[in-house]
Amino acid sequence: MEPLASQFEAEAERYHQWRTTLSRAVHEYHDWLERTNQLDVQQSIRFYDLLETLNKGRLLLVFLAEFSRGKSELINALFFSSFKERLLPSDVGRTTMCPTEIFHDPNEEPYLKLLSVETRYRDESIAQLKNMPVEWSRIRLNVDDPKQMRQALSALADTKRVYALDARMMGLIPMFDEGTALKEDDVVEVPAWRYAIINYPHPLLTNGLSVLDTPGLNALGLEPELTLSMVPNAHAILFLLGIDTGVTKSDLEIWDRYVRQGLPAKIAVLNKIDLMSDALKSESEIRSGIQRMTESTSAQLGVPTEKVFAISAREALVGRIKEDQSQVEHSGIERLENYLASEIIPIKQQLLAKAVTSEIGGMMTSSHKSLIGKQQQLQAQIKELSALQGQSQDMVAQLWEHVTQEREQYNAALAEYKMQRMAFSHKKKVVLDTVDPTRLDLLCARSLQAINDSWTTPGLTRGMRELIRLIGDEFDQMKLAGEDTRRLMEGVYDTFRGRFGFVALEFLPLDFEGPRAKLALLALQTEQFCRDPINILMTEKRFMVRKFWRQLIEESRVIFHQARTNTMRWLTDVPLPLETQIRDHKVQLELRLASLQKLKQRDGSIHDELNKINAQWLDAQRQITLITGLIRQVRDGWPSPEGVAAEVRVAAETDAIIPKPQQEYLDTVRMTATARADAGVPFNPAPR
Ligand SMILES: Nc1nc2c(ncn2[C@@H]2O[C@H](COP(=O)(O)OP(=O)(O)O)[C@@H](O)[C@H]2O)c(=O)[nH]1
Ligand SMILES: [Mg+2]
Repeated sequence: MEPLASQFEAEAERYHQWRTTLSRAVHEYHDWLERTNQLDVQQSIRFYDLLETLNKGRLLLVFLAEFSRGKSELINALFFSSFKERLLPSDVGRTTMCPTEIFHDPNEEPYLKLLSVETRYRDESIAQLKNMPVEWSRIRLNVDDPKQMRQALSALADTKRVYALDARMMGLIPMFDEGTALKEDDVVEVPAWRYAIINYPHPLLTNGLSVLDTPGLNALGLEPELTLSMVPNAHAILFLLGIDTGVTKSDLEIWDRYVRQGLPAKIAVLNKIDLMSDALKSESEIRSGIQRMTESTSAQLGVPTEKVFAISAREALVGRIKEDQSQVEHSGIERLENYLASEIIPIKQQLLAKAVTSEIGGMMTSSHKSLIGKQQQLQAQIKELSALQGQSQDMVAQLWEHVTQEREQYNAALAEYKMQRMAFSHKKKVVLDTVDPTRLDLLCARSLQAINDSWTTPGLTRGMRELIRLIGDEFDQMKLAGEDTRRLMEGVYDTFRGRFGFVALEFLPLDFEGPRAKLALLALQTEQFCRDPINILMTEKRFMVRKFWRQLIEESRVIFHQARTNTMRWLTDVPLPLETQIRDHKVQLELRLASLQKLKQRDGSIHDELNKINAQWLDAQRQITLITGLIRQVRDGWPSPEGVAAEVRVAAETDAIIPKPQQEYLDTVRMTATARADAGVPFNPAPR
């Protein structure tokens, strides 16, 4: 392996280790719950899903730019230089034509899979087509044979000739039609493939990184799935510019439309700095020229200069192939790699940690609290029994009487709780009804009416605004129903705390900030799509409008589903800690009574009973240590104070351009992170 990429690789390896440790902690917690009979089927499924997320958890880095900025060359330099070849096609006139996803799935042999462009005739999304193996041409990649690899990967640049009519039917025309009136039987050249997937064992990819290489602006607009789903959900976007062209109008268009307002981390790369070399200039003159370009790029994109990387992808690739370290250093690629290592991987780490805490954080906190509660009760019992030592038998009988009464009161409270539990179930059903997937179908149907069968951009705007409004209303209703439920349970908690000394618990409100932020972004993208002159003017664009709409519905479904998952999780979490304590308290009460009963009947000595309780206390202590240890392992994935500072910086940078709901979401993230850093408490569940 190239020593040059070592920091990135070391960081990816560290991340991989961390993920393994985290998975193990989750496993151990699961086993503990199972051992102590605290696991039901629903919770088991949650654990299963969570472990799945932890195992899959890839970090997606998207390479975005106008064509010919050097994306493929940079990917070659970063990932494929050990082949001593230029693997991905990157040449004048022959370059990658389709979006290409690169990752490593160790369960399969290396391959290249290609999706034919004709699938554009159909309605399925790329995500759906990924589950249909017959739609893909699959080529085995022989990693020991660079020539074969290069030959196979050259397919990424394939084009084919089709009739203009077909190109139009596939929605490919705007890329080639630039106002020239093509006749239906004119022949045009289009990309042969719609999408490509490369499975390839590079250490970075094996450790969870995946990369998406995209062709230029026009091709991006052709796949709403890329712009509405894959790019906004990426963890980081690497935006490339050419130092020879600077920030052009179409570069800026891509930036404004797909990068600027999104949540992924943003990195600008000013490529081709080798073009600045000039035999008549000194090295320092050249360097200050590059510095000026970096500053103006930073100003034009609104990205801090330390996030603009001036590099030469070509020099990096050639340097690595020729093992010329000074050329590699000169290329500037190492600074970029170090940045990726130190800034991007931690982002993914935080996201996974957040997934763990939001999935089982509540459960862990409640396990912890209930153990503490149990220990407190044992402590009280020890005190109670110790006080009996040397006292008359009368005192024992009195205490027994007292505890029996307490049990009666407790049973009465439980009967009451049964009623409250029914009320809770009723409210729960109301909340669940609002998040039923058929509700969304209804909303989609209503917004479709707003389009009114006119598949034009104004129709789409109407339909989309309606849909966003309806879903937003729905979230409001869910939140209200959630509040109502929360108040009910809060009352119940207070009763038990006041009357039976339960450990205090805090309630997290049901929140939809995540889904809301995504919805706001979707609205913004639709407005942009509808404002785009190309989409307004061309009548053939009806095709694109429909395609865009379909993707919009798909994304709305994802968002709605996320809100539903949040809600269901919340509904399970709310009564859980209470019911654990209720059960524990009941068991403790019975044990306490049984032990007094024995003493009353002179069946055992106080000393023996005290020993038993002490043993229980120690057992609880051991379990507390175990749970605290697991909590710590999970918590260690949280951002360090520097990480929090970085989050605050990101939020500050994006203040001006982010729509309000999304801003609120970022604020929540920031506040929770800060609170977490400040609080000495073992653990704070994540914002949902
Ligand atoms: N001089 C120079 N040319 C480069 C550099 N990187 C890429 N190129 C050239 O720019 C053209 C487009 O590169 P390519 O990687 O295909 O761009 P893409 O369309 O963004 O993937 C090719 O001819 C590359 O050889 C660089 O760092 N310096
Ligand atoms: Mg390319």
